Amino acid sequence: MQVIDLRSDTITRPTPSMRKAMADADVGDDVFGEDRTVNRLEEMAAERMGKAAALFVPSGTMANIVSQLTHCGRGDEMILGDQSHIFIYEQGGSAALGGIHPRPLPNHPDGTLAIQDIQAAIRPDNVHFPRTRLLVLENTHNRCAGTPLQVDYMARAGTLARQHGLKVHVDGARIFNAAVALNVPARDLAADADSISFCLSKGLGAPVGSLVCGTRDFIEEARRNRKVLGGGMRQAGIIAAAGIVALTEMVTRLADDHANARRLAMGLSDIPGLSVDTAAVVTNIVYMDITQKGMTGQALSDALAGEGVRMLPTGPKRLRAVAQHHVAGEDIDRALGVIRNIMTR
Ligand code: TLP
Repeated sequence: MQVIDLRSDTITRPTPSMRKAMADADVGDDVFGEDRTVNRLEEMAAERMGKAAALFVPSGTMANIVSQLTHCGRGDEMILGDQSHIFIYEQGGSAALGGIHPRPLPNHPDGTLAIQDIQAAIRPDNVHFPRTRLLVLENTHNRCAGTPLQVDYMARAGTLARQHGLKVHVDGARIFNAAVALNVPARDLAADADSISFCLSKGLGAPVGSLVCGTRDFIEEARRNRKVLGGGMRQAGIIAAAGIVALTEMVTRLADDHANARRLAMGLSDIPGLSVDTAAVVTNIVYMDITQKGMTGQALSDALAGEGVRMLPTGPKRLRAVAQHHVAGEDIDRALGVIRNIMTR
């Protein structure tokens, strides 16, 4: 039985052209700055985000922690969403490793933080308070239905941050999904960010790797922080080569994932015992809430797995499905048939 794996876009395996590029990669020692393939990927990434420089790191988590450590010192405060990946899924790394104080604000269902909430959370200069240094936004927002944050929202948040001397970091793990869904260049979504991270190993299909983009000075300091975290890699051109293919060949096809996610959401909304906010699905992520009594996210996920469909339980009565490039439209229809059978038997 062919498994239809909708747990995450992180499960994507490298394409044949990535494997070829990896085999042929020109490599050197990247800690000495001598890996030409890594250097090329970093230049491409900086260019795509409209920044002066970029740094290749092993994961989205490292991209975020390196950025936070570079912007903030011990005891500094950062404002972020209470549903953000950094706040929920990154082990509180900024507190554990950097002594950075998190100030979570409620995420709206569309992934934004209310501008007035951000404004109210910025600390005045007072001996009792930590210093607010950083605002973190996530685009697309994973736990908020994969919603893309719009250019004008980024601009409003950025303007407020600048007025108060705050830096802005964007966790853009899926920034290209946002760019494709909104039909804007990714750099427009990064324009108000002092730093932006994005992942090659999610919807873009590369096996490993993320980038942090920002000013030259910021990236120089981020390079030091990557090293102390053990993220200085040697002949990393082997994996960077796949990243270059990801950026050149895999961005526009994200629209197919978005169409499949939409097809899934529409189908799910017709299945008794499930509730889906179909209007919220504009990128590759679909959340469904189980309204059927007695059925849990885990039980449904187990039953689906038994029939060759994988989804991720993300709450007691909630599941997440993510469209990705190994899943075709027909697979979505098959998955819908399996779910309908389970929910109606
Ligand atoms: N997200 C993963 C899981 O950790 C939940 C997923 O399957 O969605 N920022 C965002 C917005 C993310 O969604 C993720 C990964 C990361 C950062 C971390 O990236 P990695 O896994 O490369 O450290």
